[in-house]
Amino acid sequence: MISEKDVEFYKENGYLLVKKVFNAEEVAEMRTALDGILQRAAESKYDRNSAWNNDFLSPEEMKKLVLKGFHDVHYQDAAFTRAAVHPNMRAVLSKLIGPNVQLHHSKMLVKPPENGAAFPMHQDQPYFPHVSHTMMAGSLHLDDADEENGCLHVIPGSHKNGPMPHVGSHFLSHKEYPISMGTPCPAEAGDVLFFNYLTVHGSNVNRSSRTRRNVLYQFRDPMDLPEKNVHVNWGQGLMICGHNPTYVEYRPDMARLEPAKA
Ligand SMILES: O=C(O)CCC(=O)C(=O)O
Repeated sequence: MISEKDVEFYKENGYLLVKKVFNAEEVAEMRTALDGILQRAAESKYDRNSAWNNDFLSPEEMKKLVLKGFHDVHYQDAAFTRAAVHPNMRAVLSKLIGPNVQLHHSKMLVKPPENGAAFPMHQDQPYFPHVSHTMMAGSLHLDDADEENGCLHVIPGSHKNGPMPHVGSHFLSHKEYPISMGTPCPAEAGDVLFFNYLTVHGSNVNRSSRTRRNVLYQFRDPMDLPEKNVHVNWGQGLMICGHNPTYVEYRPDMARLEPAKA
């Protein structure tokens, strides 16, 4: 699925867009699954707007923005378990992280038309710091994404800075790191953008008339242990490729998982 040149590109730039990881039928199945999650959330007490708060837009504009973001999608619909272990995903992950690859967590990020919320530039590392920084996102596109509907932007090579000081709730200063500083990564439905958790990234507001639906997985080498027992999720540690040499010594403290609140 990817060449040695692609692996070199990832090492140098901290990201890699892989085209056509999923075919149209698989994308259609995941869209249906995702719509089901949204529908069930809307009918439950757990529905919410997950738009990130930040001061880069006026409070009035912020209030209008919506992001439907829910974690643990592979615990909500088997389509997302199949996607995580899809042969094409495994072919890429075993080259970028491999030979052993473990799932850390999954989530969905739906930016509705006209008012889909932005993600100011940030690294993911502060949320779940690990020792060797093998952690990488695979952001699976369920819609064509471009600058109009809020595609991802990355700063090539920024992973080489190591962990950077973040302000407040884990953003970089938008004055120093505006979203426009990043390289836009337009993608088609079925493509996956892989990026290291140290790669500075973000995405703009969806101002178009089209939805932007992405499912984002985080993967790591199982030997790369967390610095803190934080961001523990259901299904954490599921093996995607190879084997787990740390199974006996290390398991996340699942007791930290909070039961769903009624
Ligand atoms: O999907 C996006 O636009 C950005 C997601 C993101 O930056 C994140 O979840 O850390």
